[in-house]
Amino acid sequence: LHRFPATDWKSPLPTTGIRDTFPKYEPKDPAKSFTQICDSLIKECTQDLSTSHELPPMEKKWIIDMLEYNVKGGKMNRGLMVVQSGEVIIRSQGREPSEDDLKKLAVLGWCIEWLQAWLLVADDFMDSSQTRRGQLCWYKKEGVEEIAINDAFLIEMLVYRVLKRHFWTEPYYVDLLDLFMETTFQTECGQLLDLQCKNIGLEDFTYKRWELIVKYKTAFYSFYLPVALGMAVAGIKNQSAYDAAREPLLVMGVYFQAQDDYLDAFAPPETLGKIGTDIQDKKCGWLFVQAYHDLCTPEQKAFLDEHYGKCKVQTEEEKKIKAIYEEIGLQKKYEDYEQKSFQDIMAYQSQVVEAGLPWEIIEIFLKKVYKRSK
Ligand code: GPP
Ligand code: MG
Ligand code: MG
Ligand code: MG
Repeated sequence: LHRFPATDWKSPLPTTGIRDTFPKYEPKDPAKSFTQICDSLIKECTQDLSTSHELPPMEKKWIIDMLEYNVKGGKMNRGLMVVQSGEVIIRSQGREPSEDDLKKLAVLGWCIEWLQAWLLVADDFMDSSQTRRGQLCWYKKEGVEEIAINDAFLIEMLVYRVLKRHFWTEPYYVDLLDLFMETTFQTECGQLLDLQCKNIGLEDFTYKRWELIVKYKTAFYSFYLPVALGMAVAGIKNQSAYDAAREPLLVMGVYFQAQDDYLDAFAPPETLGKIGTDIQDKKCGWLFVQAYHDLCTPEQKAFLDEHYGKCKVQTEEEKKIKAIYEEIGLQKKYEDYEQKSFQDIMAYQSQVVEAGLPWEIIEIFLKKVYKRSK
């Protein structure tokens, strides 16, 4: 078996029994049992830090509290998607997922949730957001501030430590590393496209640019990655199956971000858990792109030119921009778009089935994502 020069000098990794003390994942009560597995992971990856990394009690406690604050409290959609897609694929192979299969899937589910956690810690700083998941953004907490940047990096690396501890003996370990690294890079490219909007003119906020931004900043990590991880655990090796799944999942991810943009303006912050910032931040969001290029009168456009990205959050100007969005019938246009993208995804059915995958792995998420309110 492979040895790791950076880590094995402290404690060689165990080969078996790694999840034996973890609570069972119960498909009948996914939210609860999934959350308990997160508790086990937090314990596991922090318990040795005082010896292995000589961390004094204060810093060790910081990491535990920081994880508790940032990795929990979300909808856990992406994490649960890993388990569900793995279950569905394993069953389609004619066997029941074992108890340990489910635990492996849940561990990988938490790896995406932790990836999402550090992305959000960083994103909230970059977007100057105030709240997230119904609480103050991490970087806004007294005594945290710029430490949030290092905390984001710490969570990122804890994901790789979890992957190594739980999967280093699996034949698909390198595939997991490649998936996490490449997906992170894709997301960072998307975030760059998103952030660069502050340096370009509103006339360049086209639908095409919007689509490129959201495909990269959201769709890969939120939709392709969970299903690809489920496929890896189920032992799927042929590239064509991954390719076939990716296409409809990216369409779903793009639609998901259109929803995120729509809810940013129109969902009540109490339900959404966050206060929208897209107007103050001059984001190339779905609503703006439709309004500015297609639907606004010259007067409305002039108002956007004057105030978009310049007004502060929850001011009269911001309210007026949302009022314009309503006046021009964006609600209807959004519903039409929703309908259309739903149909676009359904058109992938034969391609997915021909690649040897059960259509259910797309369909279950399609049903969950469409018509969400938070
Ligand atoms: C969501 O955009 C995109 C991300 C969370 C990816 C962040 C990428 C990094 C490399 C940090 P968003 O800003 O619209 O999300 P939200 O509305 O939840 O703030
Ligand atoms: Mg944001
Ligand atoms: Mg952002
Ligand atoms: Mg948003």
